[in-house]
Amino acid sequence: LAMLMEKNSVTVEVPINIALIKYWGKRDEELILPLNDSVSLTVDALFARTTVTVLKGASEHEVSVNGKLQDLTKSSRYSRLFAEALRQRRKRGHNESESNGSVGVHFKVTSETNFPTCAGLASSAAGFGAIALALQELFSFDDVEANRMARLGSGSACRSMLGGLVRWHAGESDDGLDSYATQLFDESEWPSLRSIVFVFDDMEKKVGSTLGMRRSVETSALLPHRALVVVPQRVEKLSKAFEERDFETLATVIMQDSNQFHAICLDSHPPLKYLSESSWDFMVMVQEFNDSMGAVLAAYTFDAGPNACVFLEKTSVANFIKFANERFCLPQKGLDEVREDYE
Ligand code: 2P0
Repeated sequence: LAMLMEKNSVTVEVPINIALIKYWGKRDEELILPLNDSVSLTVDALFARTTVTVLKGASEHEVSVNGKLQDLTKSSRYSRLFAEALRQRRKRGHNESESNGSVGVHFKVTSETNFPTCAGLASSAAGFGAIALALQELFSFDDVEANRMARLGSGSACRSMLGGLVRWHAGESDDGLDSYATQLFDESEWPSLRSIVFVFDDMEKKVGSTLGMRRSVETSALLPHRALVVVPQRVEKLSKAFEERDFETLATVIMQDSNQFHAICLDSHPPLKYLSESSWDFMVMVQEFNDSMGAVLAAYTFDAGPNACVFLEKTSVANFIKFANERFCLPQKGLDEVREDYE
């Protein structure tokens, strides 16, 4: 009966997330197991809307992102995720060889993001998170099972499957069963928190995250110290600051962790340079803003690219944009959109 009731097609929306404590470095590349825990905020305004359809009798999977068909021979990420979903489904008693001969089940995925994927935002986190969520709805996987599937597509995707403040537990086991994300606080815990993304450069990065992480793991002498000593302390400090709504401590940890992630990049050999001159100007500007306000009211963070994300309270948004605009001459169109959304 369960098999007869399985749905054939599901559409879901899953947002991006931005790491406050960064994931950088894998202990297992196949299973995408990280060296350290990471913590993120899910940014609900930017999401991937994804439809997954079960194709019975087809000979291959088909994935299109923003209308562009993906070459699945170039990346094993989709096939790993699909294979795991079908393996878990079989474990529940679905035997494809009985019902479909040797052809088996394949998936058709159509994904659209409501933001440009070139902006350096974690579009893969939203995309793979959405595929995992759709597969969960199709096949009734439990939350942890589905979360591990998202991780097989892209590490940071497991964090996108939950709202609010989310912690991806690195885990210790070789099979990755203990590596999944949990929610620390839901989105209603701190409803006045806002994020603004500033795009300086929409070029594709020279060294992608996967290669960059590998290089850091192989060559950075600082990375073990970060993973073993610094991150565990920071996760505790950040969680406590969030619980107490202590923005100043939260902001300081966010900026320090962004700085340390980029220090690890520079400590890799050959060095990884993701920040641009504009990124540095931006960091100085945030510092000057905080100094001018006499309090830490804004926090920057940068991922594996030059674009900035700023976290701040809703009450600081107007002041911050005014200050940033005086230094950076932001495009008016973007500013109006921000005002509409956040004021
Ligand atoms: C993060 N980043 O925590 C860090 C900060 C980039 C800098 O997660 O290889 O696309 O798919 O596990 O998740 C980007 O890496 O890498 C990332 P894979 P992913 O958000």
